[in-house]
Amino acid sequence: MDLKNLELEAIKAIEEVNSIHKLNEVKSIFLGKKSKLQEVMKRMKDLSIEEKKALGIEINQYKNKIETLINEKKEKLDQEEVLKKLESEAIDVTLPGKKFSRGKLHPLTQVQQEIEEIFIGMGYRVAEGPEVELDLYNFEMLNIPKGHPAREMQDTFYIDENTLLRTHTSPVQVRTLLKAKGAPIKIICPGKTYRRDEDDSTHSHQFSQIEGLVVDKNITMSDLKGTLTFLLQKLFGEHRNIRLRPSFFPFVEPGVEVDVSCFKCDGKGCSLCKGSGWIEILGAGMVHPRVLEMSGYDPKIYQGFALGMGIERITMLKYGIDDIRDFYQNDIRFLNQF
Ligand code: 2NM
Repeated sequence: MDLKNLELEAIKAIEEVNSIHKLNEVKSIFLGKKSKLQEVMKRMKDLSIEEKKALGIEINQYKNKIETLINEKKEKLDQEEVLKKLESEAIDVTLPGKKFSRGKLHPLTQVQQEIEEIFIGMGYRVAEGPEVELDLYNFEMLNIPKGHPAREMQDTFYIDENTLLRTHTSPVQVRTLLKAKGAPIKIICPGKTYRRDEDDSTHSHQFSQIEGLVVDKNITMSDLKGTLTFLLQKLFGEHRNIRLRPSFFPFVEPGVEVDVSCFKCDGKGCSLCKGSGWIEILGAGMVHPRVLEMSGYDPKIYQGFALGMGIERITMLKYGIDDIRDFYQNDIRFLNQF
């Protein structure tokens, strides 16, 4: 075959090719070890020296030309590839972003932390303790001996005769008093508590409490009143009034129920306060001398006040929630509102 025709054929083949893979095939057909060029070179041996020289030059020109064309084509195909890739991988930065939602604290945790912050601001420390308690700390040391009628209102779940799920966080206060060995203390105890109740819109067998306890010399009822006023004004608004009504808890004497003036009608009387202008919010009192004595404090020298509140009740009042069970069902439509 004539070298000029081979060259035309090669040029045409290179032009028509449209992939790197095909281009490599073309290269091997026109330049490779088994290419058509080899057939031309075989003829060398039958030529004179002059002719060999001339053919040699022609072959080199052919090779250079075809190699150059192949390299140029390769570059062109590479560029096209990159452009295609850029086009297919292009990111439209004007499209709206993917939304991802941020979690938040459970409403009960929010209110618990809010109450904790108020007390921490007054110099209290936060104390915690076990939910599985000894009868000793949950009842006996709080002046509720076996057979006391108060045990019936605080029936709970028993592990064995001496071990139970705590009915309030007061046992943490007893533990803290015992550890303090007669030194003054100022603590709050938040946490889960249990009662053997039928669940309904206002009762739950598991609920949460925060109790506060101050024991020191010269602690009086007016310290308790001042603390309650500050707490309830922080929680429900600075114009709130408080009202104490006598009540009974075995571990305090005197004991009181604490009302706050209605934050919906400002005390005028409405559906929330049932026309009274007051809302019952927590229990409190002066720590019973026997409770102090049992934990190693001389009630003639030390006095104390204590208070206890249900976090669910406060949260329900603050946010107008009418069913306690909503807190425990993890329905995102409920939780997202807080
Ligand atoms: C309440 C109401 C009144 C209370 C008493 C004690 C302790 F440990 F000092 F005796 N802790 N909490 C208390 C007093 C709790 O909750 C309604």
